[in-house]
Amino acid sequence: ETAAPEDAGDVAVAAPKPTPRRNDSASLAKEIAEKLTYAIGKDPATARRHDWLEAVTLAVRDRIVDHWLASNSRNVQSGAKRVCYLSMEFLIGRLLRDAIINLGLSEAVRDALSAYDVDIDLLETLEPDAALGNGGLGRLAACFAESMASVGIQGFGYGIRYVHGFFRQEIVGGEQVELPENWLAHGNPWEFERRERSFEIGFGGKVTTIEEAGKPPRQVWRPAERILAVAYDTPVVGWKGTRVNTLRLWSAQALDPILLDAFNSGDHIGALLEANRAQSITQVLYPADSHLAGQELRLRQEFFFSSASLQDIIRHHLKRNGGDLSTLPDKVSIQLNDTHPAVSVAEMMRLLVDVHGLGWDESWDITKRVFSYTNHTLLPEALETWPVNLFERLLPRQMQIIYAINAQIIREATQKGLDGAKVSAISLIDEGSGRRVRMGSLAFVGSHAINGVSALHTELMKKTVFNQFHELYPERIQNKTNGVTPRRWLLECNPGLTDLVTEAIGPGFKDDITKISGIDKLADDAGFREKFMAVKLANKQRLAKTIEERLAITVDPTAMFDVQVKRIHEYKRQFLNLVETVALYDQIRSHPEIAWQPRVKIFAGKAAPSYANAKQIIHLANDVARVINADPSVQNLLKVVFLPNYNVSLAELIMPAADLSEQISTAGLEASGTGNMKFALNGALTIGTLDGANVEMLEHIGEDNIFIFGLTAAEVAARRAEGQSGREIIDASPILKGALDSISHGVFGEPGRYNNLVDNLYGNDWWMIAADFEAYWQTQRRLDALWQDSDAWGTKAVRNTARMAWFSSDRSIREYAKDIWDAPTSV
Ligand code: T68
Repeated sequence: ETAAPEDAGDVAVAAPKPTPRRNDSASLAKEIAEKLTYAIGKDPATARRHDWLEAVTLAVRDRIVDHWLASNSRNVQSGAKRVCYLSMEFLIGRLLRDAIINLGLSEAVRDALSAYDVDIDLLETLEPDAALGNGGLGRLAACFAESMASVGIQGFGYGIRYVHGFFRQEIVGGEQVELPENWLAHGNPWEFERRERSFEIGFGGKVTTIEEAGKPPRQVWRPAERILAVAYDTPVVGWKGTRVNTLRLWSAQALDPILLDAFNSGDHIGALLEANRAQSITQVLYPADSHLAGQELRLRQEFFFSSASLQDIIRHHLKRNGGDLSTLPDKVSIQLNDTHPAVSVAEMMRLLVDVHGLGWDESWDITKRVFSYTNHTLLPEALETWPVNLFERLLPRQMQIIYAINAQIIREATQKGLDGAKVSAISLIDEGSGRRVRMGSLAFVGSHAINGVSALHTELMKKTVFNQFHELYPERIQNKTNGVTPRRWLLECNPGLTDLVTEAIGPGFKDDITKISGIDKLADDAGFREKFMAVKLANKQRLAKTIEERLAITVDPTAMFDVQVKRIHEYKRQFLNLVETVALYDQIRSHPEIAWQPRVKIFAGKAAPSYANAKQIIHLANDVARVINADPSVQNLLKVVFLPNYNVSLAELIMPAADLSEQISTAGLEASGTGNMKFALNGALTIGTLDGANVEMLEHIGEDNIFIFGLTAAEVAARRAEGQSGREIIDASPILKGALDSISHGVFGEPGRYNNLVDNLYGNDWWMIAADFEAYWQTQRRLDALWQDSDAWGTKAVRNTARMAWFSSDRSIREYAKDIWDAPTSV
């Protein structure tokens, strides 16, 4: 093991240490040429752009490895608490620019490559995105990993090395088509395979009770199927390279790659079946966000990476702490990113009790002190539950343990005086619709801290999903509002703004983002404002160019760029935005006398392949775009763009180019949102509901600088309870009715195509589209008025950037470290 020296090597050699790499451009230029020649086997004269990319990546990687080895030896020496972040998803994106900026190598790399007439900006765009996640939850894990390295926490990310990440989206005939994604096709220079770091993972089989004289009976699980989890390590570079942490992703492999008996007897296919079955576990990411996939393979994935991670954590602890597991909670914190790794609670108990021979009570105490759990949604359709019979078949011993935990929890509750209905609310088994294991409840009872991801979401957790648990354990639920890393979401994606802020207040904000508040006073300085808006315009020109290249749509960069990019979901209400777009289209044509402001409505996002309504919304966006963009009577005032294949890289292009950020979810349903933070940090104004982190953004940015509209979470809940239909509201609003009629009567495609979306509003306005339309429409018109006053707009834009520092993931991570993990920073 070279880069993660957790153990002594096999051979004790007193080898001389290699000299760390130098960061001047001449050394870099020389090494890049050497990588091209000796690692890739190409002559600079014949090298292709991808070869140059690989050569640069390898040269930069050498520098990362220097820091990585140093961090790892510091870890061993300090013995500080390790934080293990277990997440089914890490939506990382590209890594080269991130590494170059965090290591302070931008200029050196640029200079080094100019000697060969190679452009680093172009090379960077050739790197495939690591899209090992669906959306907010996976991207949060990636921001947190980077922040842990940046604030100096001994952090370990644990996840799955999917061969195929999130699908590639194409739009064909206006509709989403899903294509497989193949990010590993040309190899992955960022990962280090650690074959020696592998663990056996079992499935199925039987549990037997072993009775020995004078000893309590022991349970032994004999799995029917055994699979190997092999580690792949990726370095996570923190700001200035001061600390480089490890992201360890598990890949599934068969214990026997080929069954020799079968092969030799002529069954060549059958000989490979077992290997294929094993490998299938880590082949593909489930593309459903905020929705339960509910398939056996998904549960296998969850257990696979949970068990491998826990075995790794325990192995490491035993090695470093004289074989004593009682000190595990002093040395390790394990954060469960949603319920996807919640089976870890049962698996930890199995490992402690069955494998390492600890008593049940001590094991339970250790488990609770080690684990903590982050909840990301209250949507009932997203809460994970697994059928008891599936669980029992796949994980028989873990199921027994869950029953035992359940009995204990119910005993505790009854002792505290809870009665029938309340007891069944806290049971780990849902007896309602077939017997199912409630993973949220398992994660809750096995953790000492449970957190929501915004203040509002946390309060709603206490009142709804975890109401009974909160009554029973009132000290457990806490809030940790999300954040985003200012390195990727400002310094890397918006170099123009970064340079402007540096010029105005110096570079200190790069080390400590709170210092960016220094530009607040410049919001009233006309000179600064002009420069700020000039950067915005340049970013918009960059995006306009991409829109032209990809879609052959010409947009005016001086028009307001009004952007909604995120997963497509009914609760996020892209449909509300589209209805407003259609209404605006109608009004522009019927009222040419009004001073409409030129707008470009920009949409992007993927729908889960099985989510019919979300796919309809994408179809509608493309239909609306096609019709409006072709209509000469509105041309300069309204354009609509649906950018295909939204991913991290596209987000990095879009966020800095937005004037207006759409954060318009039905109140109470967006747990936090993190795109909202990226936009505002880059100087977009927000139009949004009082939902998720928007509520706290309002507090920080100030009500003059954010545009809030619509029903509150409490009002939504009340209306839903009444079963409010949209009919009365629609009938009373000619603008809304007109827009809905054009949508259903075939102005944007065959008549009837969108009946389902529209009829829903008349019946039960579940997502409050009709209910919120008028407030949304009026707020948009206020924004039109503001757009005409470019000084006033510019002032608010500057204030947004100046006041968003609190939404840095460095702040979030420091709060987790202090309140949940009790882990030191700056190690
Ligand atoms: C998001 N959740 C929240 N889930 O919707 C968002 N779900 O408000 C929040 O800001 C973000 O988490 C970070 O806290 C998700 O992204 C998923 O992607 C998901 C994936 C699989 C299963 C369920």
